[in-house]
Amino acid sequence: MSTIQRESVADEVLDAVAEAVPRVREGLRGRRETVGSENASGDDQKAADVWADKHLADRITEIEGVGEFVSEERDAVVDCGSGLSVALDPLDGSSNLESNNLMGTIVAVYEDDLPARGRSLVGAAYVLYGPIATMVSAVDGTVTEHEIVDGERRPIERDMAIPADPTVYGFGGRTPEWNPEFAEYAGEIESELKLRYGGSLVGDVNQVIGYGGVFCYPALQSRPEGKLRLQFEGNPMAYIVESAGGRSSDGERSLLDVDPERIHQRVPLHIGNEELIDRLESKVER
Ligand code: FBP
Repeated sequence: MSTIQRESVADEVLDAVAEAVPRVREGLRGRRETVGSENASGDDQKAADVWADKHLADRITEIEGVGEFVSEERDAVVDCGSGLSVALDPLDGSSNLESNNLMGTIVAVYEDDLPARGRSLVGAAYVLYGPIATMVSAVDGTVTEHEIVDGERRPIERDMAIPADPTVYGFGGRTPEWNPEFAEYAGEIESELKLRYGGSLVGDVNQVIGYGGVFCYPALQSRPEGKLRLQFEGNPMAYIVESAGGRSSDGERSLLDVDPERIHQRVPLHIGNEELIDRLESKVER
């Protein structure tokens, strides 16, 4: 596949996700309860997780040029032809459904077979189900914010760049569980920036892209591998933030350079302005 063909398949995947947004959003009502099952990562599934997964998977696997599909809600990769590989988090932050707070959908389109390195991403995007449904996409190094109107992407800001002067931070995990090095970094940041933590990766990273700053879900003492998943969350969000001029890190290197071993592999995640991630790396060693 040529670069142009790859980017055109990635665009079709993002269009299919945008097209599904009104139905996914509508379908959240009445699907806020857990269904008594766990996904491949051991999280309790909500009816909305299962429903959104099926709705989006049906559309994405039909696209010509998509060869593999997997989602955070599925154990195994679906073989659906030949071409690019799509990893989907159908509803990221779905524990926020109960309290009716922000949530998102994250999609990653890789050139390589899954599990794939972030460097093989052709495009990535997240949908934010906020007061307005928006999509922020990165394809070919260009980050664009769209409003989603009747299932169509309408660009409102092209060539988004993370503001040079950072304002906000959000850190996940309980503070007694942080490693001492991360706690020291957090102490510095807390005295410099303003706390904004909402409990959904999409909402929290979207604020970092909009205002500048840093979001971390670090390694915890009970979870040295971190909470968030590399294929579905770490890589696509890192790709978007790095395309907007920011940086990402697992503590040592860009998330995009982490070698994946498993589909549902977790990773400590640190994302934000370059200077803030450089400082993080100088304090935290994995
Ligand atoms: P899910 O994919 O299970 O929703 O978990 C991901 C997530 O909700 C992220 O969106 C968010 O950054 C994080 O977990 C919040 O974790 P916590 O509840 O520990 O603050």
